[in-house]
Amino acid sequence: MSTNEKRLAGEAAIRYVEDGAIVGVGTGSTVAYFIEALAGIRQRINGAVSSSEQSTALLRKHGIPVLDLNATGPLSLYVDGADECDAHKRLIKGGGAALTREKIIAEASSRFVCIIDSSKRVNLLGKFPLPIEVIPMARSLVGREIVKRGGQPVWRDGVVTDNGNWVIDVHGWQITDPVGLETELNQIPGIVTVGLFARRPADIVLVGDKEI
Ligand code: ABF
Repeated sequence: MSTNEKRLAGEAAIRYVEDGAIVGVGTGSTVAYFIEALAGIRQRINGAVSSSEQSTALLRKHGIPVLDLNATGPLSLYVDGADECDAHKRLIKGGGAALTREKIIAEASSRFVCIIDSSKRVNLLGKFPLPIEVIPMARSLVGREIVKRGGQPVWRDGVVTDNGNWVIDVHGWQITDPVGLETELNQIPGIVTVGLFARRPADIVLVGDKEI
């Protein structure tokens, strides 16, 4: 993990912020650098929509208004980190347990800029255990469905998402068809969000200050 690359990526993402924008803001340590950079231009923006209580607190600490997505309508820009990124800008996200709100804001945004350090780049997604947000009563049902598909489900015990749900991390998958897997898992009752951003990958990926 390169802290310097994370900081450079967070700062470089500022170049995509338009005057007067309401910016979609993700979660994690790389995004924390973006929020700090955003604070430096807060007069130029009209606020932010946040993907987690953690980012909300950071934004408010820097005097940036945090707005409700229902009030803002579609956004022009979403900036967020990732746990893994392949050559097609498809991502594994959810290590920070904010995957549902992250996917909602990504869907509402016309441009998704993903900011990472080089340690997140992979040829094949799945070395990082795939986070899946589940309705608590469905934890065992979803676990059985994962085992049927060759995965090893591990309950992230003690973690409750901002939406009051639980997270299962799936070990052992080499994800050769990320779009197919995301689509298939989305059909399983009890699954709220799959931490694959493949049907809708990032539009731009910054590794440090370089666009890949
Ligand atoms: C978030 O970014 C999560 O989806 C992912 O887990 C995290 C990566 O965190 P970091 O930038 O701290 O490596 O959006």
